[in-house]
Amino acid sequence: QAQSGILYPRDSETRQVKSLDGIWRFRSSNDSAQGFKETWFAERLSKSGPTIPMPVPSSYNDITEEKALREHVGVVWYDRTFFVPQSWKDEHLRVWIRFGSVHYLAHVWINGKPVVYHEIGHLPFQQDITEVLNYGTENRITVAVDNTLTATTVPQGSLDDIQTINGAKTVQRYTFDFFNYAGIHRSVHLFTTPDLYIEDVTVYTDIIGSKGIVYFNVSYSGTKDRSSVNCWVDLVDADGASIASTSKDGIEPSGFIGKIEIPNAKLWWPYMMNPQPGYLYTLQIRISTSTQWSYNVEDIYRQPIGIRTIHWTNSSLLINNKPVYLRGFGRHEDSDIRGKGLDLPLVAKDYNLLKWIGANAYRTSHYPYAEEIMDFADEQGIMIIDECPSVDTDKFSSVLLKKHKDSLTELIQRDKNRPSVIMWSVANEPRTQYPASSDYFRSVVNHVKNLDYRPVTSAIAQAPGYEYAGQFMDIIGFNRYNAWYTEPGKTEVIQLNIESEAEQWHKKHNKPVIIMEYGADTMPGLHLMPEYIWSEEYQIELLSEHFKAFDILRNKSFFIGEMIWNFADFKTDQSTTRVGGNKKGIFTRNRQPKSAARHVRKRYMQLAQEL
Ligand code: GCB
Repeated sequence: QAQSGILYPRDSETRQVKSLDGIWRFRSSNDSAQGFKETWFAERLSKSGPTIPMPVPSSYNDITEEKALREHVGVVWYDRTFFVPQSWKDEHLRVWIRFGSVHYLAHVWINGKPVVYHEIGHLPFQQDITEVLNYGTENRITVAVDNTLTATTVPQGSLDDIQTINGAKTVQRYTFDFFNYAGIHRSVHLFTTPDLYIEDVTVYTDIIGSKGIVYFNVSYSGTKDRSSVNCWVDLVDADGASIASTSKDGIEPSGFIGKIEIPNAKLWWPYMMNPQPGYLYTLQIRISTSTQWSYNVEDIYRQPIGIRTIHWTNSSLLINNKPVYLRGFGRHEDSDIRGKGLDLPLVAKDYNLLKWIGANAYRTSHYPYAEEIMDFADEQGIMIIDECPSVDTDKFSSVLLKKHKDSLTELIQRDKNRPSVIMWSVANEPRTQYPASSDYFRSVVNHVKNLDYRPVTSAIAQAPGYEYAGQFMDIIGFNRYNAWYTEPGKTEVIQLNIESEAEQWHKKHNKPVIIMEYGADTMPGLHLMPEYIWSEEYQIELLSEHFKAFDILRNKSFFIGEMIWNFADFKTDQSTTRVGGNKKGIFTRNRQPKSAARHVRKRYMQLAQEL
């Protein structure tokens, strides 16, 4: 399973990064055991049978014209060769492999030797592979990817046999609607670190008056027969100037805990709350070894950081001591052809659209998004509700609980230093009408509290009266589809229902409340007047009725945000309620605006001015 430190692979004076993205060889098999039995990892896949070219990163489902591959359940195999330079064979160097994410489960072999196994998609994992590489010559990597979801995976699913004319066929069932895309979804990197390397850094920032304080903990790993390991930490501003530093000699591997103070610090502000939102400094970390006679820089790593605080009360959420109101969306990593594969043009486009529409926040519904996506949020001041992959959590077993916690451990480990992350969401629509969910979520939330300082939330679908998880949350998030799943077409019910439900949540828990999802499926180009469900007019009408309720609620102060479901249309599993996928987007899947986009923009821009 994952290492404790999972720093993003960045090159530096002491580190090299090599990408393994590109076309891999790919093969699926109807028998998940076949490749293991026939040891496809022990020889080149291309020699063990026919393969097809498969791009990495990408989901594999929509790349071919095969229905069977789109709906494949079980294991698929990826394989490629790569070279490692002779210069990397050095007793002072380690070579690592790192996957940004593989969904759902991955077994990795290099040169026929198993090197790493990782379960839970959407999260990175890495492994020191120094010992298994061939230097100065060719290597091969094989990855077996299993997309099967069960009662104890995160998220959960179940397997079912359906009868066909050709016999029984196993199908994957799941209760959430987004398509269970699978494959090597994010970049694959080889990178080097020195033998003695910076293993992790954790940052916490505070503000006193105009002074910013950066507390940090740097840990290192690796042995070195030197008398002393030293650490030097510089804070570098956005113009590249080193403005403060601190150092310590003779540090232990477990860490150098220190702080840097900056008079007149430039704070990290959300988008449109400051002329320079998303201001980032860089924490430049160097570790060195020294003897009586010499001093050697061993490793250098640069960690972007933002200086900001997060506080919350029973009625508000404060960034840098100013209350914030979140205006944004639930989203998905989803696009045509690539599915959930990382696609940088799409990432850049999405942020341009978010800014165009005046959003200042979104939730990474319903799983952690790519690190490259999170970087944009840090840099542009978009506030993130960072969600773990638990969706529709049900059948609360101890095995599930452990994995659910693991997913949060790995998520927090990955994103703990990101200024954009302002809340952890521990679940989407868990089945918290059951009393058994109470102990389960107490335990999940305690786990998060032991790891990090940020507020905890979840997107709750149950009604306030019969709900067992809200009590453990710092901020109450609810999903509600008035005039869509309930009373479709009856937009008259919206204002009353939303106002009274938000009030009930606040009354029950005395905590800030945010609506995490509301919306209507809208077929682009369908125009029906007077407003009729599925039309562009209806989406506008439904949103407008919600806006009325939100404006009343905002004045009551405990209501801290509105998130439309969804930013863009996305692919779903096949269902009679979905026409070519979920169409609740304000943008189409191709990121073109529906009529509602300008309507939302008007509101979000206005809110930005008012608040
Ligand atoms: C929800 C889910 C979300 C769905 C949405 C819908 O409550 O949280 O994943 O996509 O409803 O459109 O049905």
